[in-house]
Amino acid sequence: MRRVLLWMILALLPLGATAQEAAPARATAAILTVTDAAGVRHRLTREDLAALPQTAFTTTTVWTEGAQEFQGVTLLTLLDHLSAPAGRLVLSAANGYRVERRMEELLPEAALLAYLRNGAPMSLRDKGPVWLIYDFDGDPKYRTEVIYANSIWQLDRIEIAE
Ligand SMILES: Nc1nc2c(c(=O)[nH]1)N[C@H]1C(S)=C(S)[C@@H](COP(=O)(O)O)O[C@H]1N2
Ligand SMILES: [Mo]
Repeated sequence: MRRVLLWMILALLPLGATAQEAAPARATAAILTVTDAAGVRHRLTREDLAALPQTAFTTTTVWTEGAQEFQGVTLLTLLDHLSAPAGRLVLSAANGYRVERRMEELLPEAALLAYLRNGAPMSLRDKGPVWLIYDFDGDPKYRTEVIYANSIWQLDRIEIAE
């Protein structure tokens, strides 16, 4: 009986791994969950983000080689779309990294929730699916420790408090 169970688990293992790797590419899978101040959870897919006004820029970063094009939605655009007034935000990444910030500290009009890098989705290994990123080359004011610390890769959750 036990042996049968073991074989069943072993048989399922490769499937499980395949499914996990395929998940980020599925258009219907939520890549970012935003919980608003009322506790309502908004699960956003790549398609949801693509339907909003887009922002793109090309910049170098201290974490990548050469100029990179990032495309996505600014934090301001997203919060406006959700009609979610924000005082404080807790932003969490898949690797456990977590930042709590007052809205102004994030520069919401400049903070890009990028879901495409050089035109392609970013895998978890490639700092995706969402990377909160700034146009570092566009303005030296973004090249500060606070903004670097705001530049959360593998971002998957935002919790809003008024
Ligand atoms: N997901 C995730 N994003 C992150 C971090 C992290 O550990 N995980 N570190 C942050 C901090 S504190 C800084 S200063 C910058 C730079 O981190 P690095 O010096 O490790 O490259 O990335 C930020 N984004
Ligand atoms: Mo940091």
